[in-house]
Amino acid sequence: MPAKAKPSVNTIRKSPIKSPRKELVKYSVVVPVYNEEENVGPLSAEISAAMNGMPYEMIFVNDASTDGTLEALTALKPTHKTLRVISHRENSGQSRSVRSGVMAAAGDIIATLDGDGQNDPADIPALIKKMIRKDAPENLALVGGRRAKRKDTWAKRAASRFGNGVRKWLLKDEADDTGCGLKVFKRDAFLSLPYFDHIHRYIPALMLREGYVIEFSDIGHRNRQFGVSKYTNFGRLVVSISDLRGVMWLTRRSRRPGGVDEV
Ligand SMILES: Nc1nc2c(ncn2[C@@H]2O[C@H](COP(=O)(O)OP(=O)(O)O)[C@@H](O)[C@H]2O)c(=O)[nH]1
Ligand SMILES: [Mg+2]
Repeated sequence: MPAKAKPSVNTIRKSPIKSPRKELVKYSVVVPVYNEEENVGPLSAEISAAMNGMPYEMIFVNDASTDGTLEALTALKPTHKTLRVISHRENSGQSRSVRSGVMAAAGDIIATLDGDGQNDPADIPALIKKMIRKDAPENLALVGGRRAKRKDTWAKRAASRFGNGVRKWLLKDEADDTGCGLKVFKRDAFLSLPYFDHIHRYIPALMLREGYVIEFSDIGHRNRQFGVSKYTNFGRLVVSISDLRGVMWLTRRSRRPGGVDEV
């Protein structure tokens, strides 16, 4: 008999794992990582400290890194019982990595953040609290982070301010900072959005398109300690032009029923 094929990333399902407090997992922290071997150790420890006492899991998604990221993550598993590691066989980008993590997630609420340590995991609980507060709008599906004081180069901040301004003007997506990696959202809402590469910058616009309510909160931002940035300003600009046109088309072509009732 042929050896049983390994499950592919597309067949990894919501896991029934329990949190260390034996409650079912409610919150899944999803971290996309590409060549972040020195960052995964400190970051997983910070997530564990920030989420301590909550029914959570953390899912690191290794995007076919060419350094020792996967080995570093595997070595961390005995230390963190809440850690799951998912690995792409081929590099597919940040957005696809987040999507693989969300598809595998057991929690109904997802927190995602960059794998380079620039987002502070200590900010996650406040965003979750805002999402699940009693008087939250019924349709609230996204609480996005907004980097109050960015720790990036002057050129990156300038390009980002320009890009955010153009996008907000064209899409009217209420968002000042869609490039911020830290976001909390409802799993089902996210998976109902159309997927394309670099969708992570258009989540507010696409959530509004589906009729969801979105909110934002100021969060911290830190310098990258190890490794290098995976994006260039020019590369971002080139894909942004076609992505913006695509999202404008999607927005124009949407219709909403204003609520769906079963009678
Ligand atoms: N999974 C995956 N993550 C990526 C890729 N490119 C960037 N990232 C991740 O996306 C996050 C943000 O990237 P980063 O290089 O810090 O961008 P910057 O902060 O805008 O310079 C980090 O967690 C990266 O590891 C990629 O091709 N695949
Ligand atoms: Mg970064």
